Amino acid sequence: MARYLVTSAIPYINGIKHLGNLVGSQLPSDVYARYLRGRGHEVMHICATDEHGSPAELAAQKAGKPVAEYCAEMHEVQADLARGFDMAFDHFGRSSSPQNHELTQAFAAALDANGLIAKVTEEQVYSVTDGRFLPDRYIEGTCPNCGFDSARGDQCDNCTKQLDPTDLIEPRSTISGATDLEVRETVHLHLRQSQLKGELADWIESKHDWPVLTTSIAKKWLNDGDGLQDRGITRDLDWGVPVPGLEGKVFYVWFDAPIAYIASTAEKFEDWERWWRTDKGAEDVTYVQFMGKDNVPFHTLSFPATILGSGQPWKLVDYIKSFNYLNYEGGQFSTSRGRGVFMDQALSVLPSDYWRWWLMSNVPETSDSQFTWEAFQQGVNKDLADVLGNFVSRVTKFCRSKFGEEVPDGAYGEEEQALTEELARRVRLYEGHMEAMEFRKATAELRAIWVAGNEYLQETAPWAVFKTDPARAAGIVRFALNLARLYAVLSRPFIPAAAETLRAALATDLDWPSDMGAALDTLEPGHAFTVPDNLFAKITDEQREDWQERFKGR
Ligand code: B3M
Ligand code: ZN
Repeated sequence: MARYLVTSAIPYINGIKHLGNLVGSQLPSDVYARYLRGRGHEVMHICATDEHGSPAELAAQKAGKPVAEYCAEMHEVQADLARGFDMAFDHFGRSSSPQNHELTQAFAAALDANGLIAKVTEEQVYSVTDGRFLPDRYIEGTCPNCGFDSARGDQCDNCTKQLDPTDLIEPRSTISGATDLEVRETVHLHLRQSQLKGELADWIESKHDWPVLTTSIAKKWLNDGDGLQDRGITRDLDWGVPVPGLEGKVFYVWFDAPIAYIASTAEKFEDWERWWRTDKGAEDVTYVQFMGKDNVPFHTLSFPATILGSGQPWKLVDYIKSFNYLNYEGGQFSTSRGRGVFMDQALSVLPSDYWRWWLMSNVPETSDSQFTWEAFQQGVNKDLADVLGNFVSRVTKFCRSKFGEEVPDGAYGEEEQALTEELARRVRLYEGHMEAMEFRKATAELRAIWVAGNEYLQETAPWAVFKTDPARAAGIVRFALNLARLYAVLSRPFIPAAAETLRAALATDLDWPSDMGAALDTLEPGHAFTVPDNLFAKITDEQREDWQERFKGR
């Protein structure tokens, strides 16, 4: 048994996330954390809402609410949706928590004590019309790197380049659209991350087992010299963690957001330091982060710079699993145009397991992938309804009709022996893929494990055998019921609700199989069970067309 700290990138507070966001952070982190728990490890699984910065202020303004109130409400909405998708977080915290205020200020103080903070008189864009400075998303313009015409003041959404508001070509205020902008001087804190370049480069270089997606992005920003420029870590905003000694300024949202991983743990757990401080027990913790590719520079460079620069024994990440983008029906998900399926809408049409399974079996792991309603219908109907659901339903119903609702008494023979050996092999492969966080391969192996059960039933045909040799049929059915239990155990990380339905119906535990023979002998003759409701319904063509229309956007 080992100890794992697992964090999901924390979703911005300014709106409900779409399926592409979900599959890039919260969902894979949940699948992985559940898998580790299933294997008996001690796991701390953390997420939160990312509440500071100009996006929060702007969204609150649009909603006509004070920003604190808006964030409190939206936090509840997002926490509810996380529960709706069966995210088993140990805590879903808030970056606006008092714990995060305190930790963020403490990190800044430690960095300052190590000579890594500079007070810089900066030129910032000031809007005369709005009577204020325009940080980050308060300003938009053309990206100097790629020419995208709606780049924001802090980052270009098109090419992911980190920007300063003064970099933008033809800038305009997003509050008023005003273009009468001028550059004025004001004092800000800069993190001298360039001082840490050598240390960061060595650290990234030592991570041979990281996904190529993660290291390629990290190295690109590191070697461009661009990602590691000394950067302003304060902003002219009201909402955020106040900067001691600089009236009217708060820390930049990307400075405090990753610290919220730590703070969220501290929000809920008194012994949080044993997960986060290597001098307080975290030296044997393995720390894994999940995120979309646009978040990689902040987790491979900025946040590690904060940690390393503090000179304090904080836990550094051990593995960063990052994801490409999920597209929607030949284009992009779009919040502004309401294009694609958002988390609340998804749950309004189908239960969470359907989404979890399809998304994870099509996760944008090695390249961008695409959600289409046709592929979704096909995946759900085939894998979940025809293969897994059908297997469970056939076995339990056949048993009930011939032997009653208890496991019949019958011996295992050669077929059972052969399948036990095949499954032992396959489950080792499945475990290997899960441990490597190769979720496409893991779902393919799990599907193959389900299929093997169906083929076994097809070949042994207990319904035919029963007529001539009921004792043999009893052995087949007992084995198949044990297979159903095994499927619940193995599938639980992906489809926890169905696994629980199955577990309850079979009145059993879901202990991970260490010895396949013993695992397939868990449900003994005479063990009572009930036939579960159909695990999965098929998606009809009519439903598919209806949803396609409904979510196509403006
Ligand atoms: N909130 C970006 C996002 O939602 C950002 C992640 C922060 S992780 C510390 O994609
Ligand atoms: Zn750009």
